[in-house]
Amino acid sequence: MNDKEIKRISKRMSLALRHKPDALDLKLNEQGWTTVDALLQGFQNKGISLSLEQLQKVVADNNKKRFTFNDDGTMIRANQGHSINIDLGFEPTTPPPTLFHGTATRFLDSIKATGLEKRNRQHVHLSADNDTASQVGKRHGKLVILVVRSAEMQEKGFEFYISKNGVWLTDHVPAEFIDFPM
Ligand code: HQG
Repeated sequence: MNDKEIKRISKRMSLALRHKPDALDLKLNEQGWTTVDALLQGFQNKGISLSLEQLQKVVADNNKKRFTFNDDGTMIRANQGHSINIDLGFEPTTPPPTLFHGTATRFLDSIKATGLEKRNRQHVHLSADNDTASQVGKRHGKLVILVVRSAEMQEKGFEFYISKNGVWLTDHVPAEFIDFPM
C-alpha cells in the first residue's frame, strides 16, 4: 500500500467509525467499538480487499493516531471526533493554562457572539500547540488562532478531557474565555 492508499482507507475509517457506520456496513457498540472482522468485511463489501496486516499498518502509521485496537486486537474504534452519540469514557483532566483553537476568520463574528460550540461533533476540539491548531483551522478557510484560557475555565467548573491521541475536548467555550486576535 502506498501513502495515498493508506490515506484513502483512513478517511473511510474516520467516516464509518465517527459519523456513518453504515458507510462500511458496521454497527458500533456504546463505546464506539466494532470488530476488526466486521471492518475488514465492510471494506470487502465495497470491493476493497484489506488484510489484517494492512489495517494494522493504517492504524500504526496514521499521522494523528486516530484509531485504537482493544487489548486483544479484536476490536477497533476512533479515538475522538465522533458526531454519533457514543461514550468514550473520558475522565475530567486538568488542562494546561491555555489551549488553542484554529478556525476560519469567517466564523469570528459568530464565535464572538456564542463562544465555541461543538456543532456536529460531541465536543469542541482544542489543541495544546499552535501548529496543530493552525492545521485544523486552515481546513476551514483563512486561518485565525484563538487562545482559550482553559485553566480559568476549569476553576469555574468547566470540564476538560484529553483523547488518547492528545486532542483536548470540552463541551462549550463561552466567548469570555477566548482571547481574540486584534
Ligand atoms: C467552528 C480534525 C461559528 C469551529 C481536527 C470549527 C480536530 C463556530 C467548525 C477535529 C462556532 C467546526 C475537529 C460558532 C465553533 N460560530 N463557527 N459559535 N463554534 N465553530 O471540523 O475543531 O483530522 O467540526 O471553529 O484535527 O475544526 O478529522 O471542528 O471551525 O481535532 O482527525 O465550527 O477534526 O481531526 O468544525 O476540528 P469541525 P474542528 P481529524
